[in-house]
Amino acid sequence: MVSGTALIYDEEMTRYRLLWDYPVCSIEVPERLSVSYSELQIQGLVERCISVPVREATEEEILLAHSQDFLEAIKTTQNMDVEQLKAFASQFQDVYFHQNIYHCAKLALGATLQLVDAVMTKKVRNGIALVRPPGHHSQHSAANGFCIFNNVAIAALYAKKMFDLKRILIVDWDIHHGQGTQYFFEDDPSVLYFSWHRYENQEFWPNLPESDYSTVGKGKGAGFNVNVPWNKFNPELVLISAGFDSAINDPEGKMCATPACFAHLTHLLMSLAEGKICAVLEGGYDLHSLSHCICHTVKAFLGDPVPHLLNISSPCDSALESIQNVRAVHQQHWAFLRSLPISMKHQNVNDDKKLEQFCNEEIHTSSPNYCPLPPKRTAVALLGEKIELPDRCLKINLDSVPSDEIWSFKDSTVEGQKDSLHLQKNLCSVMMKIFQKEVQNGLAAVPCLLEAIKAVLSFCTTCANSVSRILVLYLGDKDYPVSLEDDGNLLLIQMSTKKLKGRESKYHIPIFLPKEGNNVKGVLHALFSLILPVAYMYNPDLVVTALSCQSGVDKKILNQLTSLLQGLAEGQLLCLIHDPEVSFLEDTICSLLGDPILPVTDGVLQGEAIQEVEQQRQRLQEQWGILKTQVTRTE
Ligand code: X5A
Ligand code: ZN
Repeated sequence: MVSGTALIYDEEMTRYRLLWDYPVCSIEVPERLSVSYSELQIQGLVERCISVPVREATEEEILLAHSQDFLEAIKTTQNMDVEQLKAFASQFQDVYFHQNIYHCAKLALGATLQLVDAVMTKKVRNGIALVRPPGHHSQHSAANGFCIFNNVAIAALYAKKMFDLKRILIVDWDIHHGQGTQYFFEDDPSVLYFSWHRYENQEFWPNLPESDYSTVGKGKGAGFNVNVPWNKFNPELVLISAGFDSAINDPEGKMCATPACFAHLTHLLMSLAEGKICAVLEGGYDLHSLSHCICHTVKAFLGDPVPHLLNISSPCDSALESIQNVRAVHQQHWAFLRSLPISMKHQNVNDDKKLEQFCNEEIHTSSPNYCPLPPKRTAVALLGEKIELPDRCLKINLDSVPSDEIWSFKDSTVEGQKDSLHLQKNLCSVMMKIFQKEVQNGLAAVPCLLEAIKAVLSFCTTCANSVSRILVLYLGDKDYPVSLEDDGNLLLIQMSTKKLKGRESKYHIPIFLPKEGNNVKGVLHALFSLILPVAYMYNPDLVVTALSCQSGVDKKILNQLTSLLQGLAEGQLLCLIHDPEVSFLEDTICSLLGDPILPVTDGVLQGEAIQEVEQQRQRLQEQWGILKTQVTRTE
């Protein structure tokens, strides 16, 4: 199993700076790197990462993307005086030069390629390259927007060439559109370029019409220039153009993402490409915010629990409108997007007031998260026998209950007192370990899922008063026995292969997923379009999954579920498993331990499951505003 997070940094890249008065470039300073690196040191993260040395990129590597003429021109800046540098810069937009910038640009690219090499040869699982100059605005024959060579674009071309990759995903979460990267891959279906960026109807730099949602790629690459994640592209490598200029207090982006947001973005992407992710620094100009964002990203890479995201509200009309438009133009290319009713929306809604309010709230609620000690990742297993647990697990002593007794009533529906007692005792010991933070998550093999869920709930009400919101995800066909109180303490999402009669409400969400052949499709679909959004908005303190190996759901899908749900409740997840198969237990435990998971390669889903999920989404969108997909018409 591949482990370890690479950190690539060299002080040399702080040795160039703006030498004349040029306000649009004044925010791109050497301290962006040095302050970020110090913060990583302060938080004890440098020593938890694997340091990989930088190198200079070769000319051949630069020429993978850029013209010889451009390279030669850049070289000449090494011997220029300030007046010449200034004149040279004036042929490009928003970029400055320095005698040492060519050297640093070669190191920035070399650092990026070192990271790709380390990840692809499995020396590390993932990693981040802290580099200057950034790259995503740079084009075939043009420097642009502080960027000289396009580090991430060249990394993709390099990975295709050296490792024969057929599918690479570039996620560009910088606040600016990486038009440079877009241009390189517009007709290339092997590189999916995803960018979100501030646009403001072309008022925001780089002010280009082609930064709009309507640019979807061309020729064979049509559909591969997108703004919507989570379709079934199944990449072999993920490159992040990691700009942090959308973060709170950034003087350039003027947005208000908290540093914790970046932990979640990172965590969500980590379930792709078997965990092979390279983050490469782009923008980010508020030194405090930048350095904390980088720490959050690195911590997520290391597998630390991701922090709660507080007060997620419904998307504002203007955001909804953008997403709606993106879906509309991409649904012909991506079947996943076809499940939602879609219409274009052109009206421009001004939500400045709301945004301002939100920014202020965030400033007051976001506290720096110093966490020098690695939290224990150990999963707790409560098992019959016959399974080798990795050392990283804490095995719960079955507390004098002979294992065959536990197993003996797995087929019975008896609520015998003795059995219930054993069940409760064992579950309690797992939960105690979780709540006392001795472990982060746990797994328990149980004879009856509903009994176990009840036991967990009663434990939480009586013994864990810090737990006020529990999310239970139950895969099974039995009706939940008691009707739920709608007080919000419990959110029960049930996926079943039978239609259930049970009362549905805001906090009880039944999803009927018909069996197709011997497999239950639609679980992944339900996860992305319903479960994760609602779960994020609910913000639980504990997540419980209850599933049976007999459910017929693809095991890889269940592992995705286990992995993605760890973005909630600071990773406090309890898996209850009925009828366990050893191989499934092993996979689930690996997923709980934060090991890379296998991608889901299943085909496209159609039909009934989509309708069922969509029906629930429509029912719930008023109560769970995050499920809205369209601007509500006010006229
Ligand atoms: C890498 C990056 C921004 C350039 C802004 C120029 N560039 N106005 O964030
Ligand atoms: Zn930027």
